Amino acid sequence: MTRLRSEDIYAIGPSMSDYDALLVRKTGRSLGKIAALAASVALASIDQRKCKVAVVPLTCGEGIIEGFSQAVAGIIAYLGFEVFMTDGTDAAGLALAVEHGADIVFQADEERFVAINFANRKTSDNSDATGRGFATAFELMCGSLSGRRVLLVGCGQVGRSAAIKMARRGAQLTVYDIDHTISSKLAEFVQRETGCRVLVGTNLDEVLLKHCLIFDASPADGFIKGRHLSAKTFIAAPGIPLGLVPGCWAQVEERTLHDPLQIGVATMLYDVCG
Ligand code: 2YC
Repeated sequence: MTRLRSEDIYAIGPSMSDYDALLVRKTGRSLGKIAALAASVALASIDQRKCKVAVVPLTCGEGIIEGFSQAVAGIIAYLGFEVFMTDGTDAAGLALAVEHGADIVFQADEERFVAINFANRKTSDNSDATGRGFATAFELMCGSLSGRRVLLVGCGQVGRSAAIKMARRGAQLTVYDIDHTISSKLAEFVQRETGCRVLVGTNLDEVLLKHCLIFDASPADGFIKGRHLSAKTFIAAPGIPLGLVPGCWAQVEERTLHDPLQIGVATMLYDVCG
């Protein structure tokens, strides 16, 4: 996943209800319902009193992203859970989280963004959760993926998680990565895990022209252009940047799912609470 910038996330907390209304309009379901579906948990089974959450900033690597912990806490608070951001960072922050009664900790370094539930020992990784969460929302937005041809661009951790979920929901997948070894390996992995046949694309422009359902799990920007779009185009684009050229946003906005953190964090939460 690309490292977020403060400008990507500062507005997340204050705009959660608007974002949720947008999700309901596009998918028919709220953020909480999508995350619960992606985590395969029943909302009624979650006792929020046993899911007190701490977000612990980490200074390692390139350091703290201004607003990152606040954005994560804002998403969790919006879903109705008690959440606090620790005053301390790193080891001190982790100790404070436990001392102040947190059952669950969210923390991210440069390599991984994880949620850990100390009570039930469940963990969730942001890349895996994001792939599942967006694949779930994508299926709701498209109506169904069964028998539908879906193009996955970007065969990293998010793409892998989304590919498994979509193949299991009946999608006829074509996978593309700029590194054809990676896309071939993902195709083999998905076929082994799901028994579903997966095609490997080698020409990005060609596969974009041939698909209406596009899952953009790539760190590239601006590769989905006007000529690739139609009134039947649906796009799921987790994370930053968005692969769609800016000038085309208005054309597919109503049929595009895109956020820097919300669906992934919500899915992580229900993964560890369920
Ligand atoms: O503020 C902090 O605690 C920083 N250590 C957070 C660093 C997050 C780096 N990762 C990312 O920006 C993206 C996230 C969407 C999750 C995965 N990569």
